[in-house]
Amino acid sequence: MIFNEEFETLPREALEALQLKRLQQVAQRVYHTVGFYKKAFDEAGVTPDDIQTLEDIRKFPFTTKQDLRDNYPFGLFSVPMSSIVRLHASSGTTGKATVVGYTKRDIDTWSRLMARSFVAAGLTKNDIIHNAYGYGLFTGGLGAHYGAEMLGASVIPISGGNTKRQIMILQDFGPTAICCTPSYALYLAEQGEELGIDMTSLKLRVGVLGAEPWSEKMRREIEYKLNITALDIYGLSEVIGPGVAMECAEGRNGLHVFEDHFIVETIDPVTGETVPNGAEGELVFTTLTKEAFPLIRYRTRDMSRLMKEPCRCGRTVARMARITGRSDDMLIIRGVNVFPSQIEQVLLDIEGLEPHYELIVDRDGTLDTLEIKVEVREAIFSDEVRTLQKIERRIAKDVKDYLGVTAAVKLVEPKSLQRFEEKAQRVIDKRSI
Ligand code: DLL
Repeated sequence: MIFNEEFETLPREALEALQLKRLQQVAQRVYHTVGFYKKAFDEAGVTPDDIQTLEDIRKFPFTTKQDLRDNYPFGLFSVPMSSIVRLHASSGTTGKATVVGYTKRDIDTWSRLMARSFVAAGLTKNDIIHNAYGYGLFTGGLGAHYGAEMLGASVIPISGGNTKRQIMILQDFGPTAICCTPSYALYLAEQGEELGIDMTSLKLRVGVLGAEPWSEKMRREIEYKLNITALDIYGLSEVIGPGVAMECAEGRNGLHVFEDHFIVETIDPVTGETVPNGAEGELVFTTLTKEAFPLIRYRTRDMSRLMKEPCRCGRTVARMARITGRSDDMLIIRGVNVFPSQIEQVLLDIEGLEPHYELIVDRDGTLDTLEIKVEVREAIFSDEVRTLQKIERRIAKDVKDYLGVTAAVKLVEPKSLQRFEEKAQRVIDKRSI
């Protein structure tokens, strides 16, 4: 099923013509209404009239998170405050939050994008959606909420936290879909089990999970433990919130980027050059239809690759592969570049481990050290010490073989590592503390 058949299945040529027209309009608008863009374009020696083809976008400067911070809080808005009906902010682990604004029409656009996403997940107005994304400045809660209402589904605005109550509502209200982070989905499953509840017999059938990186292995684990189809949703506050891209239930191979509203590029994070088609790079987004807070070539720091072939679901818009990490999340351990997601991949390939781990990076004199703490299944934990040591050695060997770094591995008791209600924080880098 497709929510907006006309725009989601446009022949590529028509889609690109629409993108070009919209790009020309937004470039004109930001040039004339946002001082930051006027200055940036002038410095780069470009004007909106230089956009004759879609490729011309590459002549334009990038916008970065730092630019957003420098213009904190409202400096990049392109409409007067009287036209803004909503503000959100992304917390960010360093520095000031970045603030984003929406006009009435932006909220409508966003709701439609979220409704598209739900329909791509196979949901209809007959579904009951348990929305456990946090409500507040975070875009997850209200974004999913408005989308669910736009679709006509029944939404349970449970927000994050109070897991026991969440489980009671899952049992009593019988929602058919759940929205939350993948780590919270696992946590719910685990807490339910602990309370002696068969979490596979709930009415839930679909999970619309995102806001943090996760892996195929983790997907399988969630699907098994909750007996649902788990689908990946991507977005970021700066670009609009959740609903920038969504995996479809039919394809389950990459997330459809809603290209009638966004232009997506992939660049080399070091040189800024466009990478060849299909190669991994940092995602860069330009918004085509947003009024309050348009963005030109925003560097997300998220690493992925694009697939332009049509999907079996009928959508013609490009797909992005599951995010593999953030270019600024990359750990450099004794000169070796490692993404936490790569370590996760190694861990989840080993039988007996739980998808809960912590990476502790520290410095011993001048040498970087990496410690991996990972939970093991109950049966293994109570097995002989020798068995545990064998697994620890296997992990250390695989991490060394695949990623080239030496790690101290410690297996820990099930449920002993911290759990997260929103985004998981699995890396503790003591070098920067
Ligand atoms: O996390 C928006 C969102 C809410 C997306 C609910 C999906 C579901 P921010 O708080 O601004 O917005 O964080 C954006 O989260 O740049 C990625 O690094 C990461 N992220 C979001 N979705 C995914 C995903 C929301 N599906 C940042 N896979 C982004 C991997 C994701 N990382």
